[in-house]
Amino acid sequence: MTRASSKRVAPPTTGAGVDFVQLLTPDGERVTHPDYSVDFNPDELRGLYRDLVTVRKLDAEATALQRQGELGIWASLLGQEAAQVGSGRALREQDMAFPTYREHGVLYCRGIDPIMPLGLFRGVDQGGWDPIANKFGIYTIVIGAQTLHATGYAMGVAKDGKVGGDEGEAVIAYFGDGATSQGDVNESFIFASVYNAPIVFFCQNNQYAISEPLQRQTKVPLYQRASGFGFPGVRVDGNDVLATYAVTRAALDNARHGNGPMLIEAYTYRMGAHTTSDDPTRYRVASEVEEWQAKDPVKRVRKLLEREGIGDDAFFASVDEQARKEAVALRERVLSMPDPDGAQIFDHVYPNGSPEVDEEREQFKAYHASFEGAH
Ligand SMILES: Cc1ncc(C[n+]2csc(CCOP(=O)(O)OP(=O)(O)O)c2C)c(N)n1
Ligand SMILES: [Mg+2]
Repeated sequence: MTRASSKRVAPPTTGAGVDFVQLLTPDGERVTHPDYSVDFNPDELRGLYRDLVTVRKLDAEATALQRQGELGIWASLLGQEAAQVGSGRALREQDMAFPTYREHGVLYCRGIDPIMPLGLFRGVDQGGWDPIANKFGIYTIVIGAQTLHATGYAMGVAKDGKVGGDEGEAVIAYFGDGATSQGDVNESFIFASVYNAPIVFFCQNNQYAISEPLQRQTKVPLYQRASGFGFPGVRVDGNDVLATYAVTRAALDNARHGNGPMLIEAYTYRMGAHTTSDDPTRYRVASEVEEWQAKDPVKRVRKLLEREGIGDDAFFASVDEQARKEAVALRERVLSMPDPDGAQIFDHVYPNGSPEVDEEREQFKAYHASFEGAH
C-alpha cells in the first residue's frame, strides 16, 4: 500500500447514522425494536450496571499494573464493556465460549476468577487453563484461530446430539473486525454453515485492527458478509448492553435449537490503545475518541437507572466501592504471584513426556546453572 493511497482512507464512522439494533440510547432512554426486546427487572438492571463498572475498574487496574512493570503487556477492553457484558450474560451455563485475548468482561460474566488470565500477561504461566472446567477456551493471540476451534467444537456438539431443545448447547466465538480478513474466520463460516453448527460468531467491531481502520478490511458492513456464507447476520449497538444481550441470547437460542449459525457484529469502539505497547495518537484523532465518549456504554446504563428511579447516589457509591475493593484484591494477588521454575516449560509438551524433551530440559538446566552465582 502506498502512502498516497493510505491518505485516501476515510476515518471510521462514529456510529452516527449506522443502522443497528438498539434498545438503550446514549442518553439512557429505552427504545423498542420490532425484532428484539428484553425484559429486565430493576435488580437485573442494577446487576448489569455493577458488571459494567466492575469490568472497567479491573481493566483499569490491569493497565496500571502493566504501567508499573508488573505485567508484560495488557489488552484493554475499555469502551467494549457492553459488548462483552451483554453477550457474556446472554450465555447459558451449558454454553461454550472461545475468546480472543481481550474478553476479560466475558470471562468475568462467566463467573471465572479474574486473576485467571493475569498469569499469562505477567509471563508466569502460559494461560493454559482447563477450557472445559469453565466452558471458556484459552485466550488466543493468533488472530481468528479460535473461530476454527469453536466451529470444530460446535460441529462436535451437534454430532453428540446436544442440540435441538432448550437444554441444548450453543457455542460463541469472539473475534475482531480485523480478524474477518483472516482465512481462518472465512473457513469457519463455511464449515459452520454447511454443517449447520450451533455457533454464534460474535465480532466486536471496535473500528481498528491495531492501527488499521475498518475501511482496510471491508467495503460492506461486516454483518452483511454472513449472507454470502448462507446464514443470517445482524448488527447491534455494541455500546448498548441491553441490545447486545437481547441479540446474543436470541442467536444462541437459535443455535441451541438446531437452527445453525449466526453472525453478530457488535458495533463499538476501542477507547484505549490496542495494547499497552501501542500509541493510538499516531493513527487517530482526538475528536473521534471524543465522539465515542458520548456513547459510553457504562454511563448510559447509569442514566437509565437514574431516569427510572432505580439507582440512587448510595447505590452508585456502593458499586464504585465494591469495584475498587475487587481491583485492590486483584492487584495484591498479581503482586504475590510466584515466579515459575523456568524448566516447567518442558513439562506439558507431551502428556507422557519424551526423551527429546527430557534432553532439552537437561540442556536448559545446565545452561542456567552455568551462570555465576547460579545455584
Ligand atoms: C495470525 C496473526 N496475524 C497477525 C497478528 C498480529 N496482531 C495482533 S492483534 C492484531 C489486530 C487484530 O485486530 P482485530 O481483529 O480487529 O481485534 P482487536 O485487537 O481490535 O480486538 C494483529 C494483526 C496475530 N496476532 N496473529
Ligand atoms: Mg478491532
